[in-house]
Amino acid sequence: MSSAIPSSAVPIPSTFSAEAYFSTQLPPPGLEAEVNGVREFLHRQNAAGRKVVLVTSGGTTVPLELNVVRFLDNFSAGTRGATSAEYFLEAGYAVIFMHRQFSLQPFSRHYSHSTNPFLDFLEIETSTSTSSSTSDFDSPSPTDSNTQLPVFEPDEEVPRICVTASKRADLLRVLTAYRAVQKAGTLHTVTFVTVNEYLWLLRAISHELAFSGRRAMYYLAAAVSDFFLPTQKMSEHKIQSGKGSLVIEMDQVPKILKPMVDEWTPEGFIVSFKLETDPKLLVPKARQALERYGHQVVIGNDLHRRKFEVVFVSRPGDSGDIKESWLRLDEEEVKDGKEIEKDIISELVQRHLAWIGVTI
Ligand code: 9Z3
Repeated sequence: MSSAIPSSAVPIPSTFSAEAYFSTQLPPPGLEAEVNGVREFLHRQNAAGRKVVLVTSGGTTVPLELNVVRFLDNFSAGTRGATSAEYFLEAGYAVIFMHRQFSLQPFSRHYSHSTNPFLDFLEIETSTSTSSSTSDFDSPSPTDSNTQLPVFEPDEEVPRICVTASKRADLLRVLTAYRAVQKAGTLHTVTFVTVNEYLWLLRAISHELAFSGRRAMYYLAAAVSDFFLPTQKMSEHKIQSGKGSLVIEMDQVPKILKPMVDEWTPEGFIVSFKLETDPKLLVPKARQALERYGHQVVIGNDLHRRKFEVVFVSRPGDSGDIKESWLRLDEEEVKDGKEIEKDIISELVQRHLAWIGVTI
């Protein structure tokens, strides 16, 4: 998705409110089709009486040129979002997974090309081997001289491929869950790249989800840029070097949590994430976000400790006081490969039920 330059007749504000943002920055092409897909998905999930969660995941980019060669990016592999989506699905939620293109996705994340490439645990059975014994493939067919890859005739028997024994149990577990979700039709995926696409999609999907009232949860784990370059200020072509250093002044991305809470989806259960690298700032910043936007939960995480420690900041019960509670994995749990998202989702599911008004 990419944007063209909006009419220069529209005055460009010096700071952007959400309203000013959406009236000056163009929606991405394809937005309507994405929203129609979400609407159909929600129609089916509402008919089935399911709770629904929008999970945002991965980093947003800020292009520096209209014909984009360079862009600014926000750190996030998409692990938090993809892992959390799986636990929401396991808890019976329908999930709209709105993620940065090519970032990790539920289920396939277990076989990421960089950490666990699936080709490394596939074996080729030769015609002489039995199902329990495999050996390196000794090509029975002529190879394509350019690629050295075996070439098969349409009626020729292709050797079977199987999974290394030590990896089978894990793969079976992931595959079974994945197939069950596919069969139930409870996962819908939407992609973004730029912060502009993210903002337009978030607003449009929130409007659709607002019809689900309190049954909708928002789990905003995407790493969203605080700054952007309005299309009106962007260079059309690649910024040329040769003039010394590059100075770019960016505008602040509007704080969309405010209109989200007040206007787009007033009944939704909204969970945002706060990322900091200075541990001293984590709790104060998370508290500040909750005070400012008035949503349900801020989950604070330190960049380096996020896999085993997060802090929930919220107003529990009817008390107006903001409280924080830490959620930590102990050493044993980390060693056993437990994922902190399991506990995060379990806690949120309880809180969401209470929000809906279900006594447990
Ligand atoms: C997070 O804090 C996520 O937990 C991470 C996940 C980005 C750290 P990974 O995908 O990382 O597992 O590699 N996301 C929210 C970050 C963010 O942009 N928050 C805004 C802020 O901190 C508020 S919405 O100001």
